[in-house]
Amino acid sequence: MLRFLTAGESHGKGLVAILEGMPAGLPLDFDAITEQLKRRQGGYGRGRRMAIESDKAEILSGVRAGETLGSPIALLIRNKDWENWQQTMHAEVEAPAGATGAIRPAVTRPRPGHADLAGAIKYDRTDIRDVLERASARETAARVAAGAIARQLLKRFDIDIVSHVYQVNGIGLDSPLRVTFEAARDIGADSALHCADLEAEMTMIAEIDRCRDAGDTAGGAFEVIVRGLPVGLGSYVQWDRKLDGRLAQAMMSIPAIKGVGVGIGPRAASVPGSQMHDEIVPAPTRTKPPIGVARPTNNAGGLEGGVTNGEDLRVSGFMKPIATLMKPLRSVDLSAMSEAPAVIERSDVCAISAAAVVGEAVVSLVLADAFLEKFSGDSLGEIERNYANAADRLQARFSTPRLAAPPLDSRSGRPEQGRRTERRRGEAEPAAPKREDRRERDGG
Ligand code: EPS
Repeated sequence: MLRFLTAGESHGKGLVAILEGMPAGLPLDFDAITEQLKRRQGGYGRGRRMAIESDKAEILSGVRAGETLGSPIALLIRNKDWENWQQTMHAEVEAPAGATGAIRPAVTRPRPGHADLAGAIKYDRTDIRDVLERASARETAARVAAGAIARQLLKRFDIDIVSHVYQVNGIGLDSPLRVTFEAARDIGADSALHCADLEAEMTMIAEIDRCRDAGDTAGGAFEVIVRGLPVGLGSYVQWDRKLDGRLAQAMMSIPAIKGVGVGIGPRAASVPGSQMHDEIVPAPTRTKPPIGVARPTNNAGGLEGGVTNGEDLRVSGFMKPIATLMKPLRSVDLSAMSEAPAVIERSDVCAISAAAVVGEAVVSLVLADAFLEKFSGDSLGEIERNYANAADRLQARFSTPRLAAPPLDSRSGRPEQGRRTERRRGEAEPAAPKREDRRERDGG
């Protein structure tokens, strides 16, 4: 089982992640972790905080001489902004001598849409700072660092994770499925909004500018695409083993994410079955190892029954607009219980490109967990052997002659009794009765 916890306040000393369950013997690329952290910091619409930070994870445990040990991996990301907050965020009863930064007044006017009000009541705090510091999306840096390690495990098995932003405040592409894996992969590191379509990106940037000028904020939509997943991660046999459910939970736990889609997502509720389901045709596929069938479409987003089916996994996330508005919404000053505008904290106008990188990280963590479940082992070598063994078995099953299902009786639609035929891999299945025939047969 792969699991992780994070700790840390936005303006405290730093963020911590503990990742447990990684096998021993995985060579770690430290620069690749920094690269993911850098990606998360970018994107059009971020605030001034990102100019202060240059996130880097220090590895405190679980790694020796560049290789994982199988023990918990502890990571620390220091907040550079701590320099400006020591007088406000010190852990000691009194600020220690030499503490730097301003002494800030208590926050008492909760922002609609933030955890401020519910958190202050739940944890019985009078200074809302005690809530917003941990509810801040700063925490996602820790998840990205942990996710960057999970991603390296997946990469050993040629599993690649990319993402793209496709809408800001509803403006942009109408469907994420317009963007191929390759197009998302090829988005440059210097891209303003991490969008695969430059024209759409310009309109999204204009919308962020409009929001900034109006003292408003923007949300948006992104999609994570994963290529190279073996068939059979997750399971349909129990509710908490369904991979779509596990991915949705991870995605919804990203701050401000209000919805998750798999494949065509919520649109699945408005199309008939004939337009939804991805037909199965005999064809060479990119599935590793090839399973001899392919899908001309991928509306299901690579998951059927909560199990990977070998197609690209496609999971989209829908983010609400940032809760800190420069033109604040109405609120109540909890210290006086009188009407007052919500507090204005320094913030971002739009953080959708950061959310896409966080989405990649949490998807990596869920997939690495599901991968370890299927090919489990304490060391990388053991997992590689299990994976190779499973691949060999699949190869054998789908490349050698075998007994095929008996043909269907044209009248009853049931298998013909007493007949089995040899069928080579690649030959089409006997045709199922057509929809009309079935209706006739069923008397419908
Ligand atoms: C955030 C408010 C801003 C964001 C922050 C999330 O921080 P600050 O209050 O320091 O300006 O920049 O995001 C990050 C710090 C980050 O690393 O992503 C909030 O209220 O959630």
